[in-house]
Amino acid sequence: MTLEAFDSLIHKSSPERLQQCLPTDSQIRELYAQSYRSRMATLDMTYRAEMGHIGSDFSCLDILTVLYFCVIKVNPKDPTWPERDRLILSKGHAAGALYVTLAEKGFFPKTWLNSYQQFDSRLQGHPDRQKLPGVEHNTGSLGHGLSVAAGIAAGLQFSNRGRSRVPRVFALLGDGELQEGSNWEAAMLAAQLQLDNLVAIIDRNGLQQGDSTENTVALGDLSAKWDSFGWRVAQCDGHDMKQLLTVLNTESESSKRPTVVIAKTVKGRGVSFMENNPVWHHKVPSAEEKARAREELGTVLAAIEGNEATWLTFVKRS
Ligand SMILES: Cc1ncc(C[n+]2csc(CCOP(=O)(O)OP(=O)(O)O)c2C)c(N)n1
Repeated sequence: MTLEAFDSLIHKSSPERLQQCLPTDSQIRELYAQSYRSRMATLDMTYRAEMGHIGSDFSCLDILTVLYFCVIKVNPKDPTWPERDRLILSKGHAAGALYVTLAEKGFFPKTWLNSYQQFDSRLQGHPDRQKLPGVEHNTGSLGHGLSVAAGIAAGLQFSNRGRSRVPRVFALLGDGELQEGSNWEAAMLAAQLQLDNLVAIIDRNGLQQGDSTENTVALGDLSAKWDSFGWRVAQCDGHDMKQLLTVLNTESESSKRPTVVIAKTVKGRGVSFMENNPVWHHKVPSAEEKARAREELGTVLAAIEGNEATWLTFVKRS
């Protein structure tokens, strides 16, 4: 489904939903500011830990920011609230991006970020639900998140039958991760079970570890593939907050189909020398690279938080 088609769906939606889907310009601006602040924090954490997957983190930070600050219903003070929406970071190696977002949302103190990847830390290289509030499932071994998300979505449909709202379940996947066959088993089952509370988001940056997805095991026309599996397909720019909000806030009303959002992204987004370079899958920046990256991110953040003219420069460039 195109963005236009999603737009028209939104306009048929209820007033509450409509209001939720149309944020003000200043809210959009705050989302961008938040995502660049999160990039800064991720950079510092990765540098300090001398470990991480910074290119993967930067690829999905805009998506996570929109999800946690505008889409999913969660309560950081009550992380296991039964009616919450769930997010499973299937591409668990992007844990740094998730940790920063959860800390910013208030699930745990930001000081905990200082222990990223240290021995016995709550913030391991891959998320651990028993160690960190807000983490829904342990991930890291690629290819499992969607199956788990489908199971949770089915369980929530069952336990919430007859209620006005069934919690939604989001699974954020890498595109290289789709080479794992288990994803396609989950895709078939989710369509069969009519899991319209399930949303898969594909971080479609075209790269995986060491090379492009198309040079490794080509994914081809992902939209056609998901459509043929019986899913509602939406595509968007994964760094455009308005587009992300439009596709992610549109609940699948009575379509009886799960939704997949194919978000076109850039690995390493936000730092020129990291963008689209497979080396930055898990390279750690040197002191000099960290300083350059900080300067670039700082310049963008200043433009977003500056006056109308600097904001418009950012909008035009991105
Ligand atoms: C089952 C499994 N095989 C291999 C790996 C090693 N690995 C970690 S990240 C990665 C590449 C993932 O690429 P993609 O899903 O496209 O994620 P992104 O490019 O967004 O980082 C691989 C192969 C793993 N974590 N799990």
